Amino acid sequence: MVDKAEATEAIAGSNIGAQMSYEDMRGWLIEAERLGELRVAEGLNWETDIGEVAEVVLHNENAPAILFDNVQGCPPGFRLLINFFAGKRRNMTMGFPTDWDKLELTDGIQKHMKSVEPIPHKIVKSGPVCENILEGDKIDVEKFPTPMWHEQDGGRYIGTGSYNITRDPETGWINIGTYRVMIQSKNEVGFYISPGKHGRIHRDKYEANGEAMPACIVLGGDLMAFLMGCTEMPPNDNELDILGGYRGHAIECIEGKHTGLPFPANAEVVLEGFIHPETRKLEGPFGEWTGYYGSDVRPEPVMEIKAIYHRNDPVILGCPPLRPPDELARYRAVTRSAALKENIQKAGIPDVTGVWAHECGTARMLLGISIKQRYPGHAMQTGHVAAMCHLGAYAGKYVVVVDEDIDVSNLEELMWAMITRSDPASSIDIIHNCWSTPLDPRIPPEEKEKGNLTNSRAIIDACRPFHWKDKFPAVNAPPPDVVRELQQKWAHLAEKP
Ligand SMILES: Cc1cc2nc3c(=O)[nH]c(=O)nc-3n(C[C@H](O)[C@H](O)[C@H](O)COP(=O)(O)O)c2cc1C
Ligand SMILES: [Mn+2]
Repeated sequence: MVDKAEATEAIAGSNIGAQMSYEDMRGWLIEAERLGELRVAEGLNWETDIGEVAEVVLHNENAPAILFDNVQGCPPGFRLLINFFAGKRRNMTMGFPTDWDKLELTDGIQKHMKSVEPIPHKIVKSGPVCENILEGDKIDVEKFPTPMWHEQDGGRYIGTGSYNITRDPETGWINIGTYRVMIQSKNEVGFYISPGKHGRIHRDKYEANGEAMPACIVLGGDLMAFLMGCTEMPPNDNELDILGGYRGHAIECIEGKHTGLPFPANAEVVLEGFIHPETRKLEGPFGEWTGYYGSDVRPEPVMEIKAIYHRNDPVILGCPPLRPPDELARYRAVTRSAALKENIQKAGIPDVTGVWAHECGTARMLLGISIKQRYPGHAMQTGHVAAMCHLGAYAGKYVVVVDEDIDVSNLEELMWAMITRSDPASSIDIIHNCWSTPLDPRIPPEEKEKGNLTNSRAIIDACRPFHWKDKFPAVNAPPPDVVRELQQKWAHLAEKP
């Protein structure tokens, strides 16, 4: 770790990049403990206790990470971690100084990612994940600590802080993506992939050929690998290789015995198997990131598990979506805001000063962008690009574009700018027929049944109108740096006597 002033200076100048202090889940636990932010909870049940604790803890940014051990009915030492992304461990996880705020962290990540070139993963013969390999009758996914996360879930979701590894049957492209995983039986899991996601594109191709799709599911391991798995990266990129670039060295991978798919040698638990095109079982409902039981129970493909690889005393990562804002919204806001800013700038938009994918919309449904307006139409162009680029396209709703004096990460400030600088009749563009998801609670049931999973977007131009911006009434508050000075100067009068 570097000190803040030094790091800020270096980031402003060239690029210090991420300084990772851990390689895998075990190393991460040591770091979290060192920060005084890890608690162990023993002897709870998976039926209700763990879900209840998650509901209390995951909404609280100051709560510790919790490691559940000796979960009732599970082998001792088989553990489950929740709330990794909070406190000082938030920045530690991504390799940045622990005292940076979320905007500094997001900026650091965007700058670091600019310098990242994928480093191809490296195949090794063995590694910690091979300490136990279960096949045949020994396969029993139910012995891992898997809670009922929400009361009305249709089953136990073992895969929330997980990622799925698949291969494109035509090009060989290997992708990792986080898609929720439900236990169906001792040797079967179901997973749900929204149309358009990379794993879904792969699966659709196998299905069209009538072939079984090989897949591996990683449950716990390097926390940064999980964050890569749930961030939209360009198609044809292998997120494990981008992770290698992020970490500055190739990720060592084992080749699965049955599928030949690579998975990290330092993973905690890996399920390997095949998704057969003809087998479907009921999956869902699941309490989702929108804050609703989004898609109902439906027949979804099932993976037949051929092997389970796991370390001794494995640690699964749990990241259940709760009604936002929650932990999921916290890390999505950081990683997605960084990537969204990069997407918008790459599309050629000049003078983008701030981007925030808001926690209350789980970093999808409300995007705030600030710009220094340079020409007529600049604001709408920014809004449309934000709504339709890879990062913004899926499951969005509202994009608000504001001037550079607004801190877009501050919800009240963003809303103040929106309601005072936009005119409802003339400042809002609507885009129809956009990429959405069955999880969208506002798509009518009859449209979902017809398979119409599209929705609309509102682009709100809340900038001072370009052609008369100089006549816009002046703001009756000092600029932020002056406010900070005044706060110091008059601090003694602002406190209770
Ligand atoms: C905890 C969590 C659970 C997720 N579950 C799903 C899911 O069940 N299905 C899905 O399509 N996307 C899900 N996502 C979103 C995808 O992981 C995300 O869009 C990712 O970029 C997909 O990878 P891909 O772009 O390589 O397809 C989830 C994200 C998180 C953080
Ligand atoms: Mn991908």
